[in-house]
Amino acid sequence: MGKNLTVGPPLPGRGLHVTCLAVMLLCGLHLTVTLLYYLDVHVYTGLMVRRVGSLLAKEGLSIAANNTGPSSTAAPGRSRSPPLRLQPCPETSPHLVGPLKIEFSQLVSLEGAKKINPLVREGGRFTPVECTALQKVAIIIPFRNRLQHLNYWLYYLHPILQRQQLDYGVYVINQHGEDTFNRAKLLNVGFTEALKEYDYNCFVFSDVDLIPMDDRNIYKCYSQPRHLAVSMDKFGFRLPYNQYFGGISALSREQHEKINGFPNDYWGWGGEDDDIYNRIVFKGMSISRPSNGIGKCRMIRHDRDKNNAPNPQRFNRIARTRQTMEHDGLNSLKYKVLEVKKYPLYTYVDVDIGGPGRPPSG
Ligand code: UDH
Ligand code: MN
Repeated sequence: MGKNLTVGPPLPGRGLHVTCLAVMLLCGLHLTVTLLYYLDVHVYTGLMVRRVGSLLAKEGLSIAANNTGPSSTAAPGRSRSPPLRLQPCPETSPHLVGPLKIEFSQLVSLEGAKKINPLVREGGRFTPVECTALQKVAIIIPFRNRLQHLNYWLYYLHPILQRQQLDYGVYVINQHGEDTFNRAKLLNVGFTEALKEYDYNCFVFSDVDLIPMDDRNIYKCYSQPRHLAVSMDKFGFRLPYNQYFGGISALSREQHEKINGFPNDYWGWGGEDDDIYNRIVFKGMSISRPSNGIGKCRMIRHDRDKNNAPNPQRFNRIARTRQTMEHDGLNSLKYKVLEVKKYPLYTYVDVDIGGPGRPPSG
């Protein structure tokens, strides 16, 4: 036996056996190395992806923190691809930076505003990629002949609104023609037209010339109608009077419908905001506000526009809100849309709302 073992098979067969063994060993080695390499690469890549992700996230936040002026471009969420199922956004956005430097010494162009807001979609739409926004907000701006103010508004507000993690759209409602201006009716038109495009559940109504000085003043809706422009520079950074509800306000769809929207019959400057305040109180609601510090706003300085003289009827009308609100509002709104145009940073709605004593065309 021993002899047989040591002698083994004849030479050619023995050679084959050794070759086979060597090939099998090599294959095994190759497999092991491949497996080890595969595992290593994946673990390493996973770690790297996570590490780069968190670094970019940190970077994004620090850009935002250092850049709160006109050049503030930081928009969150760009560095991460959306996970399959998005979590709801947190109650407080992690991207907020607090007080902002707002100034109007340098002119801004629409191009400039566009450049710093690459994530805003056509028509002024934005949806966060990192989480599901808690509210769908339509921002409604009453407008006529204030292009430079609109440029500032777009330039400053888009980065802020993105940091607030809102699913939002911007609607500029232009009063066509030369009739006396009617802010509240334009706001009703904005409410109605925005709802034709998307299932918005919150509406922020903002003058075109008002910029918040702190991004913790959130452009969203609360359990009570919200007043956002609580301390404006032009009023010495405080409320001009307790019932003041002008400038910027936010109402949920339900709140807006509960008060039959805004009055359509205030032509010229003043009074419509007090009428809206009355409507809210008469329907048993109250006003919610941010603190004086967080609610600071700047208004771009301007002269009175033509065809927007103070409305001499405003005091009489405010005294009668309880009666008029039932038949003057969303349920009596008549207008004719002449054009809806999608610009990169806003949706423009040109509308004929008629004039004092003149019904809209059509
Ligand atoms: N608006 C226009 N075009 C107009 C009139 C008004 O776009 O022709 C809109 C715009 O969004 C504006 C808002 O309506 O921000 C409110 O009008 P406003 O800014 O004229 O109201 P405010 O109370 O000014 O700020 C009143 C006149 C101030 C004259 C001050 C002179 N020193
Ligand atoms: Mn103004």
